[in-house]
Amino acid sequence: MIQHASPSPPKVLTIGGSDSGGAAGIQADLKTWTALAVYGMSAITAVTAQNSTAITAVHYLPPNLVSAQITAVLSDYDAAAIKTGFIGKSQLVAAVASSLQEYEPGSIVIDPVLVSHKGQPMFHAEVVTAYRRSLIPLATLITPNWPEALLLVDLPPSSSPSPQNIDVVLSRLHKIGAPAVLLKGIKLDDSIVDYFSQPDMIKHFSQPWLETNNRHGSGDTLSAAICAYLAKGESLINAIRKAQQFTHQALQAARNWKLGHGHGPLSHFPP
Ligand code: PXL
Repeated sequence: MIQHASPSPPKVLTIGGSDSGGAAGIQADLKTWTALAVYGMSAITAVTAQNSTAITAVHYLPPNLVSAQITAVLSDYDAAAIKTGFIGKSQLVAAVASSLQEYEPGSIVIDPVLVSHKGQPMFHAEVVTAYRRSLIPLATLITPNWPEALLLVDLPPSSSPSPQNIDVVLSRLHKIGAPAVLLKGIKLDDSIVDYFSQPDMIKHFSQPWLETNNRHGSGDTLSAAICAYLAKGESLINAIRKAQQFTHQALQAARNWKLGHGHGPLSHFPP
């Protein structure tokens, strides 16, 4: 068989934590990017020891090492789109923001990993302040879930996602500097709804709720897929729609997997 040489792929960079279990974090991003045929690179902020049941240890890398990874990648390869995920310390958020400011990457997707899947804030309050001050204003798109959005705009965690509250939260997120927001994963009856908002418009996308025990890393997969489609030149709205389809297929494909004893991963094999 004749092997044809392929053209250079779009380049993408993830800035986030390592998940030893391979479900979330940079592992989810790199698997998503391989499935979508973009060239993935990584700057690691923290190493987590985790499996499908718990995170048992975290070691944060020094801010200068995180900056050095970002600078090494961007000064040579550059990146058409960048994603940030698990950062977890205010000094690291500041280091990431100042390293990004030195370059002018095409798109920056910020997944503000701030609240655990059990609904508890994962980090010190100063991390939220650092996101608000230095990282959110650099974003092309931010992708919080409801508890993360409430934390970012300083509303009580008990606030319900009523239409009125959703409007307030989205407009406050725009006020702190996010030009576009994908408020993801609001559960309404048998559906899961994502709201896409720019200062002058809101659209919502509804998908049927999929019953599965394997959704660890679904938020990472969605934002990584958006990043990949942006790097391929899709508009923001098309990148979001395609990424939702990819994530839905990845959830669907892993529905019957039993890999560990707890919340399992998605299937990142190409659809
Ligand atoms: O799914 C968010 C996430 C991202 N990155 C790392 C994580 C988690 C959640 O546990 O551990 C490294």
